[in-house]
Amino acid sequence: MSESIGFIGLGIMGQGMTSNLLKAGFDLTVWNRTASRAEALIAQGAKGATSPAELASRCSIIISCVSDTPDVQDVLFGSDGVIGGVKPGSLVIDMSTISPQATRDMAVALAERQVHMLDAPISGGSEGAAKGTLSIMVGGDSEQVARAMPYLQAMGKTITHVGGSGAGQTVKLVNQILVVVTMLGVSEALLFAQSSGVDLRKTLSAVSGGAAGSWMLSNRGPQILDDDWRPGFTIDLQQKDLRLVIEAADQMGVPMMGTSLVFNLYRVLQSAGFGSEGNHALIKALERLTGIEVRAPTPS
Ligand code: NA7
Repeated sequence: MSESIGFIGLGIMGQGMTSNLLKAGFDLTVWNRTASRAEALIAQGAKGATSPAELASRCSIIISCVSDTPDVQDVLFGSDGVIGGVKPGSLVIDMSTISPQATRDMAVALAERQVHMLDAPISGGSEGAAKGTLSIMVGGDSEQVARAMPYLQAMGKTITHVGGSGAGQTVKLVNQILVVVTMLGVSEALLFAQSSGVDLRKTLSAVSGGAAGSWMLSNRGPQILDDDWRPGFTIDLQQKDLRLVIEAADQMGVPMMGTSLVFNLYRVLQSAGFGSEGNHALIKALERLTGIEVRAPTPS
């Protein structure tokens, strides 16, 4: 028998994820801080809740997908938070990307109330959330991972149980290092191609299928050429993740040269007012430094 699912946080990612839970036929209750963002889902068949506490009192699995560590702490433990309504035996699945250490602390606090917790951060951008093809990195107990699996499978394609509490968040940070350092490579390669005078669209199609191919190149490269800076993932949120990487690396004493460089380039863009653009706008920082503009004629 399927459980009653509550979902907190209907942002860029939460919209697609909840829509896929509904399509799969699950009993879904939603709450979002800005209530208007829940209207379309409620029209499609989701139930509305008046607070995270009320949502938790009606659901056995509570999923959160909000911005940052303090926001998860707020929706779980703040006034009107999940803790005010949650029933013993329930399962909280946090799909936000937040601090691994804070995640472990919250799992301990929930366990004191006989509530289980998994960390299950996601990768795949707004496209992956909409298509139900997210990669989900899960930390926590095997039994609870098995319990969560049907719901995770409705939202994602590659679901990997990577370890105990907090391990999902750690692996997500590994993912973010790969994302931004790849994006730096894509940006530098396009600057070089532009300066060399080769056709940028032909260049992309020539290199995308070879050893240099990547999701970032295939999905964000064309957006750069089209001057399309709409976010699959915003610079502001990317910075939040890079801060988490740099903090964790600092605690371990591990140098992060590429990640630190990208963090500083994004900081330049945030100061210039580009924080709400997609993370592929990284190239604009290199354009400012070099005076080279990467633009391709509009495709006919
Ligand atoms: P968005 O599109 O910026 O959405 C963020 C969501 O989180 C949105 O629903 C916000 O509500 C909600 N939010 C943020 N802070 C709070 C607090 N304090 N209380 C309640 N709700 C809050 O982000 P994405 O969907 O792209 O990403 C979400 C997470 O997945 C993030 O950790 C990424 O790194 C991965 P609002 O609509 O603004 O009222």
